[in-house]
Amino acid sequence: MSDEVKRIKVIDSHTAGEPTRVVVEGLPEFAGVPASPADWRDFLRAQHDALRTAVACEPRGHEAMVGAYLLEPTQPDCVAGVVFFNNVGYLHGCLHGTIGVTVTLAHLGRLSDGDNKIETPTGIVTVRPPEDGWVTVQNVRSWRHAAAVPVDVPGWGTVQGDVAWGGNWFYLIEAGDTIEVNFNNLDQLTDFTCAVRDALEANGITGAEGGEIDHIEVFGPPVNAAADSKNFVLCPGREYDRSPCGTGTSAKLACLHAAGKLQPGQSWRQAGILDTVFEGSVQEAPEGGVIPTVKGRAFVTAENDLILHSNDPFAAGIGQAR
Ligand code: PYC
Repeated sequence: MSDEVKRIKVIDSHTAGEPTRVVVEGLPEFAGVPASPADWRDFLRAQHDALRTAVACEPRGHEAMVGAYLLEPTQPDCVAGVVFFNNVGYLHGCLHGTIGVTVTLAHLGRLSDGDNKIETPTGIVTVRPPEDGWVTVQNVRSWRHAAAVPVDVPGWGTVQGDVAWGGNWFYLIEAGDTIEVNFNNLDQLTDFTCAVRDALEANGITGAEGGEIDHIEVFGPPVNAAADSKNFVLCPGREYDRSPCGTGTSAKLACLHAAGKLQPGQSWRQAGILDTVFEGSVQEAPEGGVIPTVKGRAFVTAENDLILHSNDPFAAGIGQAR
């Protein structure tokens, strides 16, 4: 059987420990351009999902990998469009990924001084060129949807959390005595947050308009003296965010603001499970909720060609349809 070879050009980076793999060349043709990031996401999901699994899953990727398809923008004031994905599907938004995309665009010489806008399926985010790897992102509007929502979690008892949008739907829990937010406790944190996510689904608890809550965030006291709080964030699938999670930090900022605990312009330093920190602040949004700004640090780690042989049984990744 003849073997066809496809090359996908990627640039890898990590943001506060969490990987981002930006696909810069090798996307299929989209008939009927210009297409928005949401159109691209729907098209790729329906017709080219094997590209996502080839890029994000083993043997070329791994369970923590977050991918980003780099697109031509449709808005004249944007420098790029982007669609984020991981090993199990597509993400609405992703701020560690936006920071990764920003250092990648800087690496490619595709950013101008000052503000640069990037189109995403959730709206336009604004970034500034990296300074020593530090990137500031102004996110989409974020808000607390519901406060102190109880849910009965089998094996764990009743848990209370806020439901908030920060570019993804989050359920945010103060750990208290329930669980220790510590890197040595990853298995238990994963089991707990997966059980919470299942319980939310079983009880029909969602974000606005039935939005699935696919990220669970648990907060404990910081170890890093420069931080206000430390989190563990379960992402879609069973993998956790190595960074403090930018959309999760945005959701946290929205909840703090709604609770009267964070004033516009005041800073909040969110540590993640590796004790790396995102610094955030908010402006009030005219429609309600807040516009968060999140700052984090990223480094480019590799420039690669992924090679897909049509004869390779794992061309679309391990565990995927062959
Ligand atoms: O930083 O927003 C984020 C994020 C979402 C999923 C993984 N990271």
